[in-house]
Amino acid sequence: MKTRISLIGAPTDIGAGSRGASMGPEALRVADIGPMLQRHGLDVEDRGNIAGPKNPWLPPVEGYRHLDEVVAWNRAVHDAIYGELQRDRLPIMLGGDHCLAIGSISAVARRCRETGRKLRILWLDAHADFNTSEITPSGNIHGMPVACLCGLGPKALIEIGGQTPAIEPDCIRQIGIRSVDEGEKRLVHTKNLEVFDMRFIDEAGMRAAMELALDDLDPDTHLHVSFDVDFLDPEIAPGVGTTVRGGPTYREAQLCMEMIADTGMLGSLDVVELNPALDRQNQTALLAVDLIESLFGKSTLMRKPRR
Ligand code: Z70
Ligand code: MN
Ligand code: MN
Ligand code: MN
Repeated sequence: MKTRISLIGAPTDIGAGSRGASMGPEALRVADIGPMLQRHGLDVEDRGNIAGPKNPWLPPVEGYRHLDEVVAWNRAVHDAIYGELQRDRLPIMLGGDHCLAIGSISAVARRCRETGRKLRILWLDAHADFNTSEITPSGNIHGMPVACLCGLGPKALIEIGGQTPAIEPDCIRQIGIRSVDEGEKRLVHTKNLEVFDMRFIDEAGMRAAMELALDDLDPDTHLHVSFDVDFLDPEIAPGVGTTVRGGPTYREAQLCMEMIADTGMLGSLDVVELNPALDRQNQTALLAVDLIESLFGKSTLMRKPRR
């Protein structure tokens, strides 16, 4: 059956440390994300943008910046993504900052529980996003979504998907990580998160990292990709709020996307942290769209899945 895709914009920077990710959805549309997918024969509907509270740009309170607003945005994202999954569509959330993955992934996890499918999450990011209010250096909730999804976070955020925790740490594979705070590092080890950091990718290569990240997938697995654009090396992707040098190259990122495409199991996608205010001529949005094209199966030649 033809893959049916729904684009959902979530134009906010409510969880971020710099302003501008709110312009991400429009930059991805300007970079032709919808028409690109249509050219590959996919059925694409652009659902437009979700609405939510404005960014008051205030300092953190008890370890959280803008908690009430983050909750409101994530409830709206959860409902929109859940609705698309119920209609058997593949949702692509156009962020927005990465705090919104709390809403999208809690919706995906809820749907997987209801349909009896397994869930594997690929978290492509420079950051582990595993902070809590006690250990965060910034109070920015885009540094906390993985912890919240695993049940470590404020009640209103960990309950969004109807079950707490929304997910178990063992369904996550993190790829490209190269900036983790001190307390966050300890928590990553305590919870036994599986991390393919840049050191691993340097030594073993992207191919080995992805083979392991996609290892022993049950045939009935929903694969969710949470793509923080700061995963990419800032030399090729300057348009993000927090650049961290030493990320995957263009070729490494392409291989990563192609190996995910080869599984044929992609079920949902977040594209987050794109910040057009910091970009040059929309190059980072264009690059993200180029990589998403590979994620949806564009390849140079016809090839059989290698797995
Ligand atoms: C840091 C924090 C972060 C993105 C920055 C940074 C988190 N660990 N995430 N940019 N995308 O403040 O928690
Ligand atoms: Mn992130
Ligand atoms: Mn990041
Ligand atoms: Mn982050």
